[in-house]
Amino acid sequence: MSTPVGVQGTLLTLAPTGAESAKVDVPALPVTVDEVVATARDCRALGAAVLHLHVRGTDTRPTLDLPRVREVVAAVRESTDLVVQLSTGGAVTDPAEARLAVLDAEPDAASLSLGTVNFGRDVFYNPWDLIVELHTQMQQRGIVPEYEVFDLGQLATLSRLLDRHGPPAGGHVHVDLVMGVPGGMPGTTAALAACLPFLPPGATFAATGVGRTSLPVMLAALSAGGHLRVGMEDTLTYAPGEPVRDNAQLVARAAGLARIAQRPPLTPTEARQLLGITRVPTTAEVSR
Ligand code: KMH
Ligand code: ZN
Repeated sequence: MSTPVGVQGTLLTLAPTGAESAKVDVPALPVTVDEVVATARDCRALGAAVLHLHVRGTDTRPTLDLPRVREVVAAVRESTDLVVQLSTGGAVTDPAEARLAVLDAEPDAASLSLGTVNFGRDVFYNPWDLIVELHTQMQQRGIVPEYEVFDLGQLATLSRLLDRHGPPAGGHVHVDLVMGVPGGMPGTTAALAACLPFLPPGATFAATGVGRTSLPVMLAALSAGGHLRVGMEDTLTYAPGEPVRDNAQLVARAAGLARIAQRPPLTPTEARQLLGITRVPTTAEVSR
């Protein structure tokens, strides 16, 4: 694992919404354009550099409707300089074509899940052909992937992908270990440590622990030189019996731990350098 020269610190990715929770059950979940923008701004101020974005429709439900996705991306770019990373995972019910079409919204980056996994009682489908199609379309469009890994074997898939289809847009490989999904690898220090030897040479990694595995995974990732993803997509409980107040609470905790680890949060500019994102932010974005 290596970090490009000059980039020292912790990349904090905010995953504020996801596709799994309902607004009616979690009123603090940001779903409207205004709520997403406000969350993005608050969390940027606290140390987030990347926004992992699942879009909701005006009915608050997950949507891949392209005009709506473009609207939210534009609003975030208007108000922050965060790296915009669209989810191509969507919801477990989303068809492959709609997940691919998200790339038409021209994000800086996009997630790319590396294998099919049980997802609670559902199945999150990521067959090889879809993985290759996402990888090659992102190469052609200059969209930088974040490889989402739910289980150890998916790192073998990543090696095979890179061997057969070449490096990603930007040239740098960045992996997010999504741990503690019921059906995937557990959110433990042992599981995280087991993944590390299988990362491609030169790759960086982040980790996120779903639910109650959030804190142990965060501490394990920091101790191993990794980066962090936090947010209400993954975690709705701040402490046993204590619901998360908002995304800012989670980002503040992660930023504090990163500082204690003496690897403070990276700015979005530093994140772009780390990830190999070459799209130039607009004047509006830089002046935020
Ligand atoms: N919502 C999950 C089924 C991603 O964003 O790329 C998939 C997911 C992964 O969240
Ligand atoms: Zn996601």
